[in-house]
Formats: sequence, C-alpha cells, structure tokens
Amino acid sequence: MTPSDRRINRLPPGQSLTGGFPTLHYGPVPTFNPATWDFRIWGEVTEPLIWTWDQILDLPRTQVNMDLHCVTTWSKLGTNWEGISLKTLVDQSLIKLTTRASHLMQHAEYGYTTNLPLEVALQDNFLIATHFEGQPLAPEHGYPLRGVIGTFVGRDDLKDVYLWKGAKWLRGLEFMDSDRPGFWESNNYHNEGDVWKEQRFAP
Ligand SMILES: Nc1nc2c(c(=O)[nH]1)N[C@H]1C(S)=C(S)[C@@H](COP(=O)(O)O)O[C@H]1N2
Ligand SMILES: [Mo]
Repeated sequence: MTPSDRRINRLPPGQSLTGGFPTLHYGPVPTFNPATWDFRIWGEVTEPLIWTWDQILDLPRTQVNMDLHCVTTWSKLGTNWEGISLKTLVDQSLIKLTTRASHLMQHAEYGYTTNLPLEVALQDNFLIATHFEGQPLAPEHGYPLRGVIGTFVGRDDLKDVYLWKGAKWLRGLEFMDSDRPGFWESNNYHNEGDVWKEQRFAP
C-alpha cells in the first residue's frame, strides 16, 4: 500500500471494519484500588520513579483520534482517547532517559508485557490513556490506565502497529538498552507488528 492508498482506504491489508468495540485479552480483568495502585518507571532512566494514581492525574494531558487495528483482523476507525503522551513526559523531563535507552517494555497487571522501539513509543500515536470517548476506560478496556497505539489519518511518517502493543491495566514502563520480546511477541506474534506490512506472526 502506498501512502496515498492509506488515506483513501484507511483499512490495512487483511482487516475488516467493526462497529462495536470488541475486547481481547489473556486472563481476568483486574480490580483497581487507588490506595494501593502504583505506577513504576525503571531501567534506562537517571532516576527510577513510583507515581501514585493522584500523581498520574496531575500529569500533562493529550487528546488523540486514531484508527485501531487488532491482529485478529478487526479495525475500529476514528476512536477518541485522552491521557498522557510519553513524548511529552520525556520532553518535559518528567521522565529522564539515559542515552542508552532504546526500547520500551510496558508492564501490566498479571504480568502482561509488550515491547516497542523507543522511537515508536515516543510517536504521537502512542498514548497512556485514561479516557475513551470522554469517559474513564471501561474495566475490560484497561481501567484505570492503558497503553494504546493506532493510526493517524494522513501521518504516513508514523510507524503503525497492531493494538496488542498497547497494554491494558498498565502498571509500569521499563526502558531498556536492547530489545526483548513481550507476552505475545514471545508467543509467535511478530516482534514489530507493522499493520501496513501485515506483520501478524513471527516469520
Ligand atoms: N494487559 C493486557 N493488555 C492487552 C492484552 C492482554 O491480553 N492483556 N491484549 C492486547 C490485545 S491482543 C489487543 S487486540 C488489545 C485489545 O484491546 P481492547 O480489549 O480494549 O479492544 O489489548 C491488548 N492489550
Ligand atoms: Mo489483539
């Protein structure tokens, strides 16, 4: 698909439209207790951090509109999300990376993980989301906090990956000096997961 095809037909190869919002995850839906919940940032940072839920709510906020593409072939177009941009946190030195930081691992409840190159995690289409369509996330969609990544119409400069690379029930970010596979990436999914190249499964 050429960049202009992408603007005309927003569906990547092999995808079909869904009107609803299917849920997809491995394991149970966790409960949220703001009194004990914390958010950890570690690895290739000059200062590891632990944020409370209240501290998360004080971070700078961003809204995005994205098309979502699940590796199981459904796509949902024009979704609205609000939350925290990792790029903003890094630009404002709220997270201070070492020069060795090259990859991000999202860590979620029950040990779900997913990896991204740092340059992709710092794109405008990766959000640490608290809200979907103006409402706090539904429990099954990752309440209270999730990674989400999708496509921006007309932004052919961005790398676009499948939705499994956004971890629901996100509890921490590990910055790494080399790549390591996450949960699905260790279970036969493609490490990169580019939606336009249809990188669903490991070669
Ligand atoms: N913690 C966690 N996050 C996860 C998953 C999971 O199993 N556990 N599944 C991923 C997959 S495969 C997809 S397609 C999306 C689905 O998000 P949704 O249920 O909000 O549609 O969540 C991703 N994030
Ligand atoms: Mo998925």
